[in-house]
Amino acid sequence: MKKIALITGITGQDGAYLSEFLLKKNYIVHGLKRRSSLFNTDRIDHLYQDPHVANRNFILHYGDMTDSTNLIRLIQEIQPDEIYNLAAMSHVQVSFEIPEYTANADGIGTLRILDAVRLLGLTKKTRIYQASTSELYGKVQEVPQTEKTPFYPRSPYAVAKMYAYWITVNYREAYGMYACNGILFNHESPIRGETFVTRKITRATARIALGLQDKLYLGNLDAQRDWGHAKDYVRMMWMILQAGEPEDWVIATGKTTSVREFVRMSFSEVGIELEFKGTGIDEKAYISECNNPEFQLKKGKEVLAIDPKYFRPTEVDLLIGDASKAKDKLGWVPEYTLPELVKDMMQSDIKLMRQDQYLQDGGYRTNNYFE
Ligand code: NDP
Ligand code: GDR
Repeated sequence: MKKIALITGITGQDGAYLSEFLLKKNYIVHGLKRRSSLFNTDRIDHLYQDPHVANRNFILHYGDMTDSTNLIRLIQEIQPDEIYNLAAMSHVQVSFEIPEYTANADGIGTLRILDAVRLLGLTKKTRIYQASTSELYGKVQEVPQTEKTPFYPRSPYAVAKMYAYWITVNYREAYGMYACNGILFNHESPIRGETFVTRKITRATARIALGLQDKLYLGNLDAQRDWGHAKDYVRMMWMILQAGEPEDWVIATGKTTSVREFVRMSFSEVGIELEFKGTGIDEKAYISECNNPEFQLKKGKEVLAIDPKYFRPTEVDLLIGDASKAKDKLGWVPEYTLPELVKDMMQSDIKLMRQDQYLQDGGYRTNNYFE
């Protein structure tokens, strides 16, 4: 019998990689997607199967984390062995603008999934993975952060995820459910959302190199993050649900890097060296060398400036995780290093931006929207 998984957030970065991973493991994968006025399935279109074909193993359903009856009906129909609850309004800065919606989708949404499983009498059958986050640690209490480090959330997103974390623990303890938190540190990839800082940087680097964009505007360059590759992290989500006991797990690389250093690495990856000058909101970066004959960039060109609109009302300064438990007990070993992640993202964005350049040159596209 094939195992059946339900992934909420299947159209997101992790949903797409997890779908590929589970299909390779011979699962039947069901996914929750939101109705949208435009197609929103770019990341999973390569997995799409015509609904008129029999015996599909990749099936999408309309739904929303704010709609309990929809979630209950779908879980009843699908009878999943495993639920991966990845759906969330996942942007920390945006959560300051839409805090109530974030609490509803990210916090109460998690309760809706857990309670649907309980109400439907599936507590012994269905295992649940909850996408928890290093943002729970927020204001630095301890370095590195482990499963035992106290939480101090610093955004409406993190506070909502804190509710989701504890309601998952509570349902596990109260009803004996196999429900686990993966406390994942930042993980990125070529299909990372365009407004998260790594992807914003790799896209802008490619666009600047190709002459499609003048400058990159960022906020806090001093923030430090523990960045891994999403492909390594979705593997761990699955491992968490195969473990003997339901537990909570930190997943991280154990190394931390500043936003400034990520900018330097991205430009350097395509042969452009930068010099940073100034401090605070007056900091800027200039091209000090361009060793790539493909790009027509002048030494001294200003390519980065600070825009205070990207500063957050409360910031998380430093994240660095200790994934010893996952490594020792589950044998998880990440395959990608940070330089390999940067390379993967830069190669992909250079290719994508060359396509954009072609479309623009041909007059087929004029939209240069980036945030
Ligand atoms: P993305 O933002 O790429 O994807 C989020 C997914 O959730 C999308 O499919 C989105 O749909 C869906 N979604 C958002 N709101 C709703 C809603 N109300 N109802 C149904 N679906 C909704 O996030 P990631 O893939 O990067 O992250 C996956 C999960 O892991 C998230 O919960 C995130 O908070 C968490 N996380 C992520 C980390 C990271 O570094 N990537 C680290 C730690 C935790 P649509 O495509 O329509 O917008
Ligand atoms: P984060 O990711 O908040 O850690 O949440 P993000 O990439 O948005 O920010 C990382 C750090 O970079 C700083 N920064 C900027 N960030 C953005 N987005 N845009 C900018 O212009 C910019 N300039 C500087 C930020 O201030 C921050 O310190 C991600 C999400 O995937 C969450 O869903 C997840 O839970 C956590 O990672 C772990």
